[in-house]
This record gives sequence, C-alpha cells and structure tokens, in this order.
Amino acid sequence: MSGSGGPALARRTRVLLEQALELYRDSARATTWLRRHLARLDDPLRLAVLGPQSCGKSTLVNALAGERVAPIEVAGWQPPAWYRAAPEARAVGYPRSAPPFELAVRRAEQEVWLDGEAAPGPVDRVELDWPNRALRELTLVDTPGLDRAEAAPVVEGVSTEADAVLFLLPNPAQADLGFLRATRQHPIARAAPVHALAVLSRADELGGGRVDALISARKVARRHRREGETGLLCQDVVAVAGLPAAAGRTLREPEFAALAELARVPKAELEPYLLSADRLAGPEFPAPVDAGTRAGLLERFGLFGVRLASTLLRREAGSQAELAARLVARSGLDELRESVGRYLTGRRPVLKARAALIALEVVLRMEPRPGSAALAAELERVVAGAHEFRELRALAELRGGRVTLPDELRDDALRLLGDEGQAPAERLGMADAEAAEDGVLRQAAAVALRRWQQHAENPALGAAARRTAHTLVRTCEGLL
Ligand SMILES: Nc1nc2c(ncn2[C@@H]2O[C@H](COP(=O)(O)OP(=O)(O)O)[C@@H](O)[C@H]2O)c(=O)[nH]1
Ligand SMILES: [Mg+2]
Repeated sequence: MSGSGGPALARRTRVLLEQALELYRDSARATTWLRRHLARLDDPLRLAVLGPQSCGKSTLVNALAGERVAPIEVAGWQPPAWYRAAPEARAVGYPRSAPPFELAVRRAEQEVWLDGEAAPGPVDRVELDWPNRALRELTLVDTPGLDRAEAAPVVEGVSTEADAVLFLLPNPAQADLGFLRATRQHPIARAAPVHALAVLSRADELGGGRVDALISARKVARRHRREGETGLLCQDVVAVAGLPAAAGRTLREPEFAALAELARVPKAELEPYLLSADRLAGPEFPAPVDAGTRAGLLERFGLFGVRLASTLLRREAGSQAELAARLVARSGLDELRESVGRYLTGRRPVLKARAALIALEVVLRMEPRPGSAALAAELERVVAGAHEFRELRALAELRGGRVTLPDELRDDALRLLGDEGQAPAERLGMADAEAAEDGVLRQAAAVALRRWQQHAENPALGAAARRTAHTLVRTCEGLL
C-alpha cells in the first residue's frame, strides 16, 4: 500500500541498500558502512540532542530518560554519549584512532559514573547500554555544545548517525540555525526536512522566570511554529523547562518533604526568599529546612522549579506523585514527548529510511564505480517519489498553522495523514468492524479521493492549502 505510511519507502530503501552491497562487495569499507546502516533500520529510533553550550541538553536527556544519566565525563571532556536500552549496564568508549575499549560504569547517588582511567585519551563517543524502559523506543544521544570549536567535527558525525534531532534553542530570537541549514545542503535532507524538532529550552527563563513563565514561552513557540525559519526547518517547536521536568521525573521523598515544608510558609512571607539564589540559600530563610538541603533543591529544580513546586503544593498537588506529575506537565515535557511520539517514534520506518538513504548517497558519492550512477539515479527516484516525506511535512504545516483549512477539512486532512493512526481504516476514520467488510475501505477511499480532488482545484482555498490538498489526493490514491 504505497503512500499510506512507512512500509513502501522502508522496503524500497532496503532493496537499494542490498543492491549497493552487491555492487560494492569487493570494497571492505563500503560494505562495512552499508551493513551498519542496514542493521540500523531495525534499531530503536536514535534521537540526538543538539544545541549550544549550557542550553540544557544533558538536563533534557535526563528528563526524557526519567533518570539522571547525563552528562558523563571521560578524560576531562564530555563526549557525545549514547544511551541505549539493554538488560545490563555497559559502557564502551570510541577513541578516534585506537580500538574501542570498555569503561567501568556504576551508579552512585542516582547518577552514572564512568571510570575513565582506562581511557587512552579523548574519545569521539561513549555508548552506554543502560537498563531503562524509556530508552526502549528511543536511543538518546547527548552531545557537546555545537558552538565549541573542538566539538564541531564530532557533532557533525553524530548527525549522520542519528535518525532525528532535538534542536535546542535557549534564545529563539537570536537562534543560530546554521547547523540545521547546513544539514539541508544535502539533497536528500532538503527533500525531506522531517527529522528535527525545535525545543525552546530553559523556557522558564524565556518566559521571565515567573510561575506562569511557560505560558508566555508557549506563545513564543506557537509563533515560531507558524512563521519564520525555525518552523520551516523543524516539524514542531515546543517550549520546555528541562530542569524542573527532570527533577519532577526523578523526585525523591526527602526533596518532596523539604518542598512541602517550604509550601507551609505563607505565600507572602515565602515569596521574597524565592527571588534569588542568594536569598534561597541565605541564613534568614523562613522555613525549617537547612541550608544544605536548600542548596540541593536549587541545584535540582532551579529557582523557577522551587517556586513552581511550592505554588503547586499550595494549590493542587498534595502527594509526592501528584507533585511529580504536575511539575512534568507544567514544564512542557509532556508536550515534547507527545510531539516526539507524533513526528518521530510514530514515524520510525520513514525516519530510518531517510537516514539510510543519506548514508547510501555518501557511499555512491565517495566511491564512484561502474553501476553507481545507475543506483544513484534510482536513489533519487525513490526520494523524489517518497510520499511519506510529503505527508509528514503536510502534517506539520497543518498542525503548526502554516497552512490553514476550514475546521472540518482540517480534521479530515489530519486523519488522512495518519495523525490518529496510520492503518488505512484509521486514516479513513472507520471502525474495525466496518472496515472488515469487503470493499468498504476502497469505497471510502474513493469518496475521499474525489473530495480532495475538488479541494485541490478550489481557488477559494489559497495556494498553500491547495498544495496540501494535492498531497492528500496522493494519499487517497495510495489508499486505493
Ligand atoms: N533555569 C533553567 N536552567 C536550566 C534548565 N535546564 C538546564 N538548566 C541549567 O543550565 C545549566 C546547563 O545545563 P546542561 O543540561 O548541563 O546544559 P548542556 O551544556 O546543554 O548539556 C545547568 O546549570 C542547568 O541546571 C531549565 O530548564 N531552566
Ligand atoms: Mg551537556
């Protein structure tokens, strides 16, 4: 069923890679590369977290993992680190010009420690196998700052190894989108800019640090989704305060007890002490919580997180579990996870195929030989014909508000694009029993096709909406 999800593109990609393996069977380098990318198709989605120094990458990795796993340090620097679900903990370092070696790994005080003694020098990356359910669908890659000169080549490597990226922008107004633009120089990447989500990170600061900071940060995110370059390069723009999110997901009983103690102080009395780190840690603090504990809260939650937690405890969250859940929701993490599900893990075969096609293009370009031009032409045809990419872009444009349709058309369009499930019956909005009857699905698809053919020719809809309608015509043809 072409055009109705991942399978068609995924199958074609696999065939292309196998043809390439045949063509390059006498080149050890190409074969190793191709085999690796072929094997990758069956792995969980690899998501790299990228952005400038100190923008909150490692903190966000922890928030997504629901555990403090980042950062890790080897030989005095924090290399790109892969976090991959596995039954047993294990860490392997990859130096640039020496064989990989195993690092002793242990967990202490709820953090991960690597023993870098065995490291012969700086490593290009560390791969960490780690028992964690959240990682089963998503391998996370924490990276050094994009703006660090020594990190540039390493981070570039990460971007060919990752299937998707979270691009962190602590300062959306002065965002440096150079990296995202550069990844679009690649012809396949340009044809399919469907692998990135922008995160307005440290969103509490973006929103001025008040308890309602996330509300204004969300407005900024919405604007970037609708207009400007960030939303062109990314499928979604989401505001997240990673620090309180990570603290919420890993909230411990003593922390809860201390925060509850704070929240018992009358609001007017407490508030002046939550305005600066100095006052929070200072000797006049009006709650019976010792200075060391307060310093710990500050480090784990940030000033905004402490303020938010005490407000939540006063208003709505009575128990530790409630506080944890509300911190996570208020920090924007739930929205980010939803977006990751909708655009990334939910479209894993498409993104896997995209990454593999990019890898194949590299081989064909680097090692030209008789037969490679024909394969390159076939690759180009597969990319140009990949309706899955266009559907994903159309979905993002509609949801983000770059393209508008009247409400009932919009709902129909989102459903057909697979937003409520990618099986044909789900796209056509039919119950299973109904869809099981002979010919019913076909008929529904034919009706949808005629409808969208008309919309595609309707001048009242405007050019962008008509383009979306054309995409839906192809989707309906695929369903037929
Ligand atoms: N206010 C605030 N600070 C944050 C947030 N996330 C991270 N930070 C702080 O920013 C600093 C850098 O965070 P880190 O995750 O190490 O950034 P990285 O260098 O991008 O990995 C640390 O001091 C964090 O506590 C956030 O959401 N809000
Ligand atoms: Mg970091």
